Amino acid sequence: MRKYADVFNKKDFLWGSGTAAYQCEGAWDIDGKGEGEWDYFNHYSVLNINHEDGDDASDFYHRYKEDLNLMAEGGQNTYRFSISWARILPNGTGEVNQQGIDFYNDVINYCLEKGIEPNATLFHYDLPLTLAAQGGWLNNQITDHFNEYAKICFKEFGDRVKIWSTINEPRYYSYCTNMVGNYPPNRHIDIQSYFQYQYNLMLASAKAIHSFKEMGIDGIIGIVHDNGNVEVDPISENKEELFKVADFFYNRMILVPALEGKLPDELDEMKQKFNFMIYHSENDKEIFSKGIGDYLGLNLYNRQYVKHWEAGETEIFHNNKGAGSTSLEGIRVKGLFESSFDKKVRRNKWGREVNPRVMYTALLEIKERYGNPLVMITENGHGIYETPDANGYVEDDERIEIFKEFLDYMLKAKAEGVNVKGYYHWSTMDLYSWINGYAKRYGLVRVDFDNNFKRIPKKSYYWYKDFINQYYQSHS
Ligand code: BGP
Repeated sequence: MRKYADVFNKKDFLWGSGTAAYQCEGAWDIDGKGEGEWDYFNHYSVLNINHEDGDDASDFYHRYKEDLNLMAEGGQNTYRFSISWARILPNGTGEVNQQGIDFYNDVINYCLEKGIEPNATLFHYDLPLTLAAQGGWLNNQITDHFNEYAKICFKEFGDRVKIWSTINEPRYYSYCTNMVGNYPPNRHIDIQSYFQYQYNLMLASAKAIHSFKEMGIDGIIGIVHDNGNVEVDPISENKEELFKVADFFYNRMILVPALEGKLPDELDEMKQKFNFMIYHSENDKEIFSKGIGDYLGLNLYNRQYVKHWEAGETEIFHNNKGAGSTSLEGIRVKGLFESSFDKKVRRNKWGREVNPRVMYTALLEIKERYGNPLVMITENGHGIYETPDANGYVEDDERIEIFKEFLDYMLKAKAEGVNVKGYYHWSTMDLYSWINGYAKRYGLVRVDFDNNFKRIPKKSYYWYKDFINQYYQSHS
């Protein structure tokens, strides 16, 4: 019988990479899988601006052994993946699809055969269509449906999976769905839904964490947050208040329930400032108190750089067109704050800051403000356009340079006492980048989508292999 206690027995730190079901599996309608919200959106919505879908994605469903073999050969010893809710429960509730269970059993068993620690996320943006059509995460009955789904996964896979997370990036998911409006069902600047979503996602997570404990599953479970720690532009007025407001907007609805088992103390004050209310039930407080995670997963890409509001209506700045647009990523919230654009900081082609120092500052902040919880960097990577040579080989030096900087900052934070014990590069291989399609690549391994999904490790794959080897040599 596998035991969590053994996970860190021989090594003090896990090194690996990650993917998510919709982004890599493909096989969207086979072996009993139900339709997902993203299947529906990508097939029918005019808002699917890059006209791509995850029907085949990276064909991981049929090629998982090849991907796991490459991981193992690359020295990686942990794999973060997500389970597709609609593959387990085609209608979101009710009848279980045994073929879905079988698929994840195969993936998990093969991980173990290869010496790779599986780290499973229960929900990574891909809602079963049936539940989406009933109001999705705005209908708070979903919190119970999620809990039932989670219990099935714990029962089926809990003997072998020792690291779990309930939900991937509840905050960023809610932001794209309710503020940007680029994720289905595409609500735009809907502050009410933005916060209600986060509330329901965190309630669902707390219920599942409580079930995990009640079922006596051996392992750790937490939530994955997109921590862009807030930094205030020095030109700002009322810096302390500004920080508090922006931190609530970006972090606190997730971090406080996840790490302290309650809602943020400033919630009522913020309801007035942002102008929203929360539908809740009487016993929610108790549920939150029983839903504290064992660790925090952090997806670290960027910070949130803000200044005081100057003028103008609430507006979102976003770029899913990459080099086809000059838009920088950010927001203006009327009367409260707005993004500050620092010209000295690099940006990727999608207008997002690339600022590896933030790995260090975000980790330190979590340590200092939230009692130094166990942390895993569940995602970190760099999206770029890539041109392979005639053999399909990609010399992704730009990725390597940024990758190295991020890792150096993470290890610096670790050396200063941050309790970080794992790192997952995003992504294991090239995959579907949500609205951006397939041109924005993150993989350590190239996928040739036009040539039978051929896998070709990139220069960064070999660089990471050496890095991991050296790490273990100097820490043995
Ligand atoms: C995170 C998501 C991932 C992944 C990554 C890169 O927010 O958890 O699923 O996609 O970001 O983002 P994108 O693909 O939008 O560039």
